[in-house]
Amino acid sequence: MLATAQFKLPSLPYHYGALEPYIDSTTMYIHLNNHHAAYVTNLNKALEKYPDLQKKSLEELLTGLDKLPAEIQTAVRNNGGGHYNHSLFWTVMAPAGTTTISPALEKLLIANFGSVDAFKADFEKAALGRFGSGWVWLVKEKDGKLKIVSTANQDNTLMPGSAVSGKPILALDVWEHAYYLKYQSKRAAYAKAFWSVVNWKEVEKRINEK
Ligand code: MN3
Repeated sequence: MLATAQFKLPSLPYHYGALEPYIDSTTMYIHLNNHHAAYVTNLNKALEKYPDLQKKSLEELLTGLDKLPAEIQTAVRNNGGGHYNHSLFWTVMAPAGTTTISPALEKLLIANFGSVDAFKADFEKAALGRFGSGWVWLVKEKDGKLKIVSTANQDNTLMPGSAVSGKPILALDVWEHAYYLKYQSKRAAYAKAFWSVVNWKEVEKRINEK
């Protein structure tokens, strides 16, 4: 039987150079077509022997990670996480200047973090504090509270055992492959530049969806 390909690499909602000069076109191209594509291929490979699991959504696989067959848990964690995280990452960015923080979103950020600046500072701090590879998240907890947390590798806040659990709202990839070509070791500059390309409209939409 042919290998199934349930999960597919998405296309970017903008062109590779659309986030310049904050995120360069070469990084975007390699990030999607080499890194993200490999997660999709390896996720499909991990599920090859499990037709029932192929019918599940990515979110179901990640939230139920601890119930998967032991032999594929690590592969689904790393590659399913990689697929989920990158798919979200592409959609929470947009060309600079195309979206702004609405008054309603500003109110939410103030209520949860004190101010928009404090929110950004906490998020950047989490980006710098992540040793090695990982992600920084804005997460909506079950009770609606917004939290910032970082996770290692391709983990995210849907996975059982996450220090903060909830729906990922905004994601920043802090693996070196996400910024090294342009920023080299300057992760702080990359995290700051990220604010210029956040898709605030999508962030607000994700907060308001159930
Ligand atoms: Mn990445």
